[in-house]
Amino acid sequence: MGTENLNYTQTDNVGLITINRPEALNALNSTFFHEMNTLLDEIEKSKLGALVITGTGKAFIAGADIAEMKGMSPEEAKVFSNLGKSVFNRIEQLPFPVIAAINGFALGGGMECAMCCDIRLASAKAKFGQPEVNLGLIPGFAGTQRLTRLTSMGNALYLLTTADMIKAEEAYIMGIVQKVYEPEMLMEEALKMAKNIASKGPKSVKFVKSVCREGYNLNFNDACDLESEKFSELFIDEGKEGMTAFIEKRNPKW
Ligand code: CO8
Repeated sequence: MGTENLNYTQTDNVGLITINRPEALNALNSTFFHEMNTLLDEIEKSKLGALVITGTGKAFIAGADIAEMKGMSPEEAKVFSNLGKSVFNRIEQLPFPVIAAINGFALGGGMECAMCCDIRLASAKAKFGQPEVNLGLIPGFAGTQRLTRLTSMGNALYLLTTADMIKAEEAYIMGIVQKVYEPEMLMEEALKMAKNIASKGPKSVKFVKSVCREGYNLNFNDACDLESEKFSELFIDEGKEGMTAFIEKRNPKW
């Protein structure tokens, strides 16, 4: 499936979204967000086990579309900010893991997109940054909040106030990126990881994501209660099959 800004392919239960606007380094405009909303309507109905998001060309995403934003009134900027945030929240809330395969520049809104994914894998050539203050702006797609939670307050404020562009290796050290690969290996490794995740118990992967994400916003005891609730629910079917398969020395049938 393809639209103006997006390509979508699926192999078995692994989906791959490729952002495809290389002439503008995949900059995010309103059309992109509307297309992504439509694609997410389909993806939410599917039985995917994992999803990979990457970009075409030398950028993952070089930020929100500056040419489009330049003419916006404060009211229009708020609408655009809320549109982007709602799309990124939908990606974050998908009932299976989403891997960002960061092939190049991940700047501003591009880094915000990578941060709404569950796992970030980067090419050694990728560059990260929050350059909004160079433009007299701040992030508007929840970057201030996701970055402070993903790394430390110090690292977040360093990136947000200096607009420094950092290499993948540095993003790895800050805990923003989980793995760094040689550029030619990135997609192979990202799809391999997605396939591996998609081969696990679908309900347990869904629960582990939702308990981690929902529990993060609860106090410790409530989060542990949520974990126990979901843990016990797995004893109805999926966990029974997984444990029986182990004892019977066979592969589980999910
Ligand atoms: N928006 C629009 N067009 C872009 C963007 C962008 N973010 N980034 C690159 N482009 C375009 C360029 O204008 C250029 O177009 P053209 O060929 O027509 O001149 C084309 O892509 C190629 O770019 P360059 O020639 O600049 O490529 P270089 O390799 O020389 O440089 C860089 C690559 C360093 C990535 C450079 O393009 C750059 O600095 N881009 C802007 C990065 C940036 O500032 N991003 C943050 C944007 S602000 C943001 O994301 C805030 C999000 C929150 C929004 C809240 C809503 C209200």
